[in-house]
Amino acid sequence: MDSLQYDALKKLRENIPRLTELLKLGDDEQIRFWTDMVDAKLLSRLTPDFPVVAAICGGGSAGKSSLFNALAGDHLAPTGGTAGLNRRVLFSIPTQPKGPDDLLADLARTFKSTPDPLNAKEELTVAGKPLYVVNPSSLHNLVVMDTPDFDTGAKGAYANREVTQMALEASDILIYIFTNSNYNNRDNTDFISEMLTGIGKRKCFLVYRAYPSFSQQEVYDHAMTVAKGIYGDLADKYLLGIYRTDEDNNVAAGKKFMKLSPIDTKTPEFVEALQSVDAPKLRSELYASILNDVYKRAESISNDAQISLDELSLYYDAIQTAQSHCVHEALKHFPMDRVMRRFARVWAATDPAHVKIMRKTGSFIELPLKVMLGAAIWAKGQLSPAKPSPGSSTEFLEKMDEDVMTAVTRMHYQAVSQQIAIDGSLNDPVVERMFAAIKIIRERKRLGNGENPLAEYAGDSSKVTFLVDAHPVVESEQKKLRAREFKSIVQSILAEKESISAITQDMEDDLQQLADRFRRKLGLWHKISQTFWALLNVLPATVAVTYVLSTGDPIGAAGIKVKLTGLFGAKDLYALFAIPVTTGLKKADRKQIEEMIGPIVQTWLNHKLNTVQHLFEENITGEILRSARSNIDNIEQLIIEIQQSMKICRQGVGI
Ligand SMILES: Nc1nc2c(ncn2[C@@H]2O[C@H](COP(=O)(O)OP(=O)(O)O)[C@@H](O)[C@H]2O)c(=O)[nH]1
Ligand SMILES: [Mg+2]
Repeated sequence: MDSLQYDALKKLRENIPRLTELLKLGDDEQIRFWTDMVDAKLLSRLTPDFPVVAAICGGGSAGKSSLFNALAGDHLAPTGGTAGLNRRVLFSIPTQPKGPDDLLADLARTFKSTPDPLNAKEELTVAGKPLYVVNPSSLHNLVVMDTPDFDTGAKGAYANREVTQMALEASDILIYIFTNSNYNNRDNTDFISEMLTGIGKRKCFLVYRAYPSFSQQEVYDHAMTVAKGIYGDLADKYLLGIYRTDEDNNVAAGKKFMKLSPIDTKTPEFVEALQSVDAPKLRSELYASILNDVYKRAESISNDAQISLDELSLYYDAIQTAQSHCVHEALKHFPMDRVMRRFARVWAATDPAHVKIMRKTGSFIELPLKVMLGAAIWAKGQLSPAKPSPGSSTEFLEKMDEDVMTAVTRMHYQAVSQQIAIDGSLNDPVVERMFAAIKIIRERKRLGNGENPLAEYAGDSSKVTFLVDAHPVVESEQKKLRAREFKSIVQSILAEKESISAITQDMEDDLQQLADRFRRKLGLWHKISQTFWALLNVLPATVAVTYVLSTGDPIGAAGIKVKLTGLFGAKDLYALFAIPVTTGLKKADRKQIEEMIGPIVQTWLNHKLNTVQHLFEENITGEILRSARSNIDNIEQLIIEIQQSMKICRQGVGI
């Protein structure tokens, strides 16, 4: 593992928990397991300059502590013939620790407690957390561990089994020491073998405390018995070297340190061999399977995250669609009076001078309109020229109040609910889009048609109602919204209703532009232009105009239906103008009137949809939308980063 891969792994370690946290994936235990594995087993150990860690293990009174002292060049660990004398692990570390995050913490991760300095030898004879001594002298960048006897106690209930496992887990290599009395003790080698199978096979030096009379062959044969006991047929692969240390009473007396010698001429001196251990290579072999496992889990977590992100995006789409529907519902009624009259004024103001003069004489408009609308309607129009009728205005405001209330109630319900219900028709592009998203999620989750938790079809073949689950990411914002009093939400929206009904300067500017556009097209529309002008003046006073959300209802042959399309991706709207078809308007004229009225209504709608949407977002949906949006952005970015890290990491282990 080079530093590029190490950094990629480190970044992966940061990003995976962030991802699951952002998405509230919920599987905390699985994530903790993953991060623990990366922290304890990989990150610290794979730092390029991390020392080689060797654990001295062996049965009771094999000479572990004596060997430890010999390597340290100091009588640090208590030695003696009493089985089970040492109860704790003792680390010899090469440098004084600099702080709590130092080497020590990383070394002792498997022990789940940072070692304390050893003050007196006797401390080792009582069970407890590991201890350490600093031994800068002899061995370069090497950590040695003295461990308790693992075979003390009754078979099957060894006292130090757990601590031995932790020590082995904390080590890169094993130094196994044995004597003539226990070299063929299967219980001991089985125990080590089992441990290593569980935590990953460490390579090992064998040290045989032998009688001086033993030949090299005998030493070798006994050692191979041990090696086969631990590694079976793989002994050669895992054996780093065999050394003998001959029984010496001076060692027992503490007058000399144990001395190790290689059993053949090819094998280097023990210290030399120890120092030449290629730690990075060893570790990449040792951790290959863990790395593999870690990457596999990371991949599965990031796959889950991708599905969850798709669900979040679907929810975001759904709540925006629901809002669009509600916003349209809030604007079911169109204030014909105000808007048409205002447009008529705008139009008149831009009349060329000669038309203005003609218009004053009245001759310009009378004829075509009378023909078109019939005398009765025409007369009614003349009675109240260009004056807003107070009745229709109040009626509009009342209707608007009602519409807004209904829409607010619905929007609020959708926003706080566990699921959003979307009504639509199958050929609606918005529905199509969401269905495509649902399909992808279903495939990723490998769900059959019957077990889709996201959407439900209802109704007949063309109309559908389907449900989209709220995503856990927005839960906290939903909670806040639920905590707010509904009455106060309604009140603060109704307090702004003036802004819904008013014709603002912005809208007036747009109407102005519309009038200019009409004029530029007048050549084309010449025939209709006069009729249109007449209509502008007469319509407000003569007919009530509302528009309805199209549900495919037959609006009837009673009037002109103007289709308004493409608003916020919602269903089409139809403005219905109650101009009786019976007035004998020619089909072509109707079409042109539709084409002129449409944009005026649309101008009003565009502004008001914006206004209402703004009010809804300010008072109901804003935080939910914002939270969904920003999370989607962050999560997308994180997933990209994770995939990049994974690619680099995988190159490192060749998978
Ligand atoms: N005669 C002799 N005794 C030794 C030698 N090495 C260790 N011992 C003794 O064997 C006993 C157990 O040694 P120790 O290092 O404490 O073993 P541990 O239990 O594996 O740590 C002690 O009494 C040591 O003095 C040696 O080379 N020769
Ligand atoms: Mg000991």
